[in-house]
Amino acid sequence: MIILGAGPAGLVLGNLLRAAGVDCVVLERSTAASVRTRARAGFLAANTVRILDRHGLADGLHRTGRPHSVCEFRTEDGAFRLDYGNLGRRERHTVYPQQELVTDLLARYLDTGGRIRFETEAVAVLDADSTRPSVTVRGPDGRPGRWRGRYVAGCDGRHGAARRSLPPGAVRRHHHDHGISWLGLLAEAPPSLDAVGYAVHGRGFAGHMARTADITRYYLQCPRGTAPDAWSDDRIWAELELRMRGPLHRGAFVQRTVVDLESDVLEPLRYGRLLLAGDAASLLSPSAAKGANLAVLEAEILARALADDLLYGDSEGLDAYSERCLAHIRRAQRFSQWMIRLLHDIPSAPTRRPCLETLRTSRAEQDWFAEQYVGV
Ligand code: RFL
Repeated sequence: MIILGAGPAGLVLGNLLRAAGVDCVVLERSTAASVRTRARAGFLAANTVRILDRHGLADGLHRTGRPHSVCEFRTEDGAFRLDYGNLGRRERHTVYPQQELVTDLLARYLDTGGRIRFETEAVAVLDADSTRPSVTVRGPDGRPGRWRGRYVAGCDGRHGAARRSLPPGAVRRHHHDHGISWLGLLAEAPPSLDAVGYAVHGRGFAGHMARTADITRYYLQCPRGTAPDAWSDDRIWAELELRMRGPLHRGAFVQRTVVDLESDVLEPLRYGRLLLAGDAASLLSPSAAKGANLAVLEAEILARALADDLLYGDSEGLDAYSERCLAHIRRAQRFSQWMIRLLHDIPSAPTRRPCLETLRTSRAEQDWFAEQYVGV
């Protein structure tokens, strides 16, 4: 069994397959150090924590992750807070930086004898429609190589080899570009609010999300095509404070990325013996923080299906894999799109103010929001 990519999807899958007694290898393009330090997601849904708990993979997040359950909206019509941990299903997020989760998953995988090849880039998946697929690779010294297995799991993200290797017409691609871009920032500064902050302003959206006691993620809506380093630190802080309508704890920006808000979902998530999970299967905009959570959920579903097939010859789970995951993906996608309309002025769908007003005043809407916001 060959797994492409050592992100949350690939490493959860690797750990679960090893625990079930399935031999596998993970092929990862980057170095171990870069995999352990890549800061991205931070908000883990209650179901993600349950999955990790179920498989003994949650020790680290229980040690240092922090429960989180309040968000605050700041708008031209005033501010309001939602204690979503006391709404809907009464579930909370756990704030635990993705690179720490990946570090834990990698440590467990290696401790239990898991095989992984770093600096090994998958070039192409071949013969996925046969019973013996293979993966061609470029190793650390640029040397070409080839791995063969009974299945290949494409957990190598949206630009990985798994997607690239799909023959034209093998799967449908549902792509939607919302035409909105965010400057994603990681600041060496303590959080400025005790809540997730969503600021809606005539100049655009701004977001605030705690990561640790000393690190905060910010998002700032910017014109499409803005270069990550186009704005000075001072200009960014001034713009954040203006849109957030209050002073913030300032600090150095240690990461700047521009994220175009898009969704890009494949259907089905399987071509022969190549199965897709995580961002390789479905990329959603970070507006509702679903990506890492879906990656963990899909990896659990896939691990069970592969183990049933490889150990007991039962292919029912693999046959149902795509539809089961797509049901979750579509719900997450619908909520991400709703969040985009809530947080931005979109000339063709000017519903932001009524949506915010309903969320502020309707308990039914708040319960729905809480369920969707923490759920996957
Ligand atoms: P990953 O984490 O991108 O891992 C893929 C791995 O594959 C490797 N790779 C290859 N390896 C071998 N050969 C090749 N040809 C390869 N090509 C790529 C890569 O080096 C990498 O190690 O995918 P995975 O596992 O599917 O996990 C998905 C999540 O990482 C992603 O959905 C989230 O980070 C999205 N996301 C968030 N999700 C949440 O649930 N909550 C959040 O709060 C949240 N915040 C975010 C986010 C994504 C962001 N960015 C950068 C888009 C915040 C940001 C800024």
